[in-house]
Amino acid sequence: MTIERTFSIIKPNAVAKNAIGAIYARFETAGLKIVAAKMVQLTREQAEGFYAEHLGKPFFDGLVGFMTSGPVMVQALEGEEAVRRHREIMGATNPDNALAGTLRADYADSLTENAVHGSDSTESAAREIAYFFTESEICPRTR
Ligand code: RTP
Ligand code: MG
Repeated sequence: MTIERTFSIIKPNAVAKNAIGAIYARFETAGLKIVAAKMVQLTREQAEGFYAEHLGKPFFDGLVGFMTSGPVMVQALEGEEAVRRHREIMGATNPDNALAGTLRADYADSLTENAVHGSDSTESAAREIAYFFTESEICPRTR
């Protein structure tokens, strides 16, 4: 068993749809345990820092504008192969390519407003979790 952590964001469009609970239910049904969570209104600086790898790309300004357009829920999820399992539940980045039953198929409005974020590796997960949570805000799940 490889228990991992991954980092998740419920983006402003999905929060606006009152879908937080429905999305949390998908995580929990898939065996992903929430070990840290909070609602945040991102500042421009926070959003630019989080998406620094995309700086200079044509969609960067639109992405930062969207991510600061309303509150987001940020959470750390723990479980077996959490990174891969979480990305499976999310579906493809572009909702036109997302399989039926995935979060993006159900809650995305466009490629930019694609409802959720998930880390793409355990290395990204560690960096992204640390970007939003201190060690004392993370609650390891023993059962
Ligand atoms: P995420 O990081 O949000 O989980 O999404 P991802 O790995 O599937 O996609 P990534 O390539 O990291 O892109 C980050 C976010 O930028 C927006 N995006 N817009 N061409 C476009 O307009 C475009 N491409 C990407 C999406 O919101 C994507 O999730
Ligand atoms: Mg990404």
